[in-house]
Amino acid sequence: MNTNSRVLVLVCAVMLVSTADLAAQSTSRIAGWNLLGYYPIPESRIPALAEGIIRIDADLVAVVEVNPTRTLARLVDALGEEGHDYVYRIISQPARQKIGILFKPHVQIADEQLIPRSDIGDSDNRKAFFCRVKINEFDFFLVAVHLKSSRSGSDRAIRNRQAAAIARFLQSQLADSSERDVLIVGDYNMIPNQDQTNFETLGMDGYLQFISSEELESGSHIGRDGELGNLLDGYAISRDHTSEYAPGTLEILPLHEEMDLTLLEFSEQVSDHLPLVATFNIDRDDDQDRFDWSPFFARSRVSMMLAEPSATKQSPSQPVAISRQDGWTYGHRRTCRPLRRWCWGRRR
Ligand SMILES: [Ca+2]
Ligand SMILES: [Ca+2]
Repeated sequence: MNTNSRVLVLVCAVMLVSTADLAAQSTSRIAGWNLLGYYPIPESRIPALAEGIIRIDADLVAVVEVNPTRTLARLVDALGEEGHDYVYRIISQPARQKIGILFKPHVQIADEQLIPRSDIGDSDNRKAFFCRVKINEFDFFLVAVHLKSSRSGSDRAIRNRQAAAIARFLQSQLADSSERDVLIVGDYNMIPNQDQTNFETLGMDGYLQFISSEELESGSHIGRDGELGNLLDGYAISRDHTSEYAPGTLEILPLHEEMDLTLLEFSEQVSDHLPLVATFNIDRDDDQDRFDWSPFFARSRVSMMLAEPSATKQSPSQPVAISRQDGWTYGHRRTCRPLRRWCWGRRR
């Protein structure tokens, strides 16, 4: 057996093991977490963030305030050293605080992109991250958001234009697909009962159900005084289609308690946001999407930093990356494990 054949056998074996693991899994946790990256996240905070990810124990975590971009590669390395295998995707964008996803290798990911005009043309605003996700039988459109902060009328107007751009994009995706499940997670910077116009615009005329507004009673953001403040983080599902959501499971995870920290200590040492986590049944899906996942299965297991297709320059803060003719950028060799190296080699 030559080397290529041996590698192929190894890849197939790993896929079979992962598929068998997944078949035994009937529910899945999907989370959103703001990593506190207004200023660059120092190396010293990586172990605490990795411990947080381990304790969240979600199949997928949408992460915002990723600054610098290589934070996710460092997190995946730190998680790997603790025996937890995660993969990441992040797309470069001019805004300082990027948006990406961390997920376990059995999660399938496709069509990653930043939502056009969701920064309303101002590169200080963060564009929302979109991708298709499939976990066992449950597939959905995922949008990870970090909308404009603050409470003035002009801030709300900016958020509304961002929400409108996201809603337009999603409506076009829904029109072109049989997929009906949409999850919007992340830092909405929208407060229930204060930013109703923002919620109505993002919610696509009631298509979405904001389970965070309906089910959560406390805040998710920790103020400078070490007290829980507003519920800035949000969680939406498709009202009539995401019956896969296990009702009542959405929670603000008290990570500070699990890490034996006060809220103030947690906000200083880990993040000023607590994560939101919800559970879904993944052994069925009530909307029969016909998307062909087969080309994406192996690629899902490769950590990638992607360039925006329109981006012509790479930020100096990006790790080593190679732009390919197909519009993808593959980066951070250090995180390539054996299977990933094979994928890397194939792609080159
Ligand atoms: Ca679906
Ligand atoms: Ca569904």
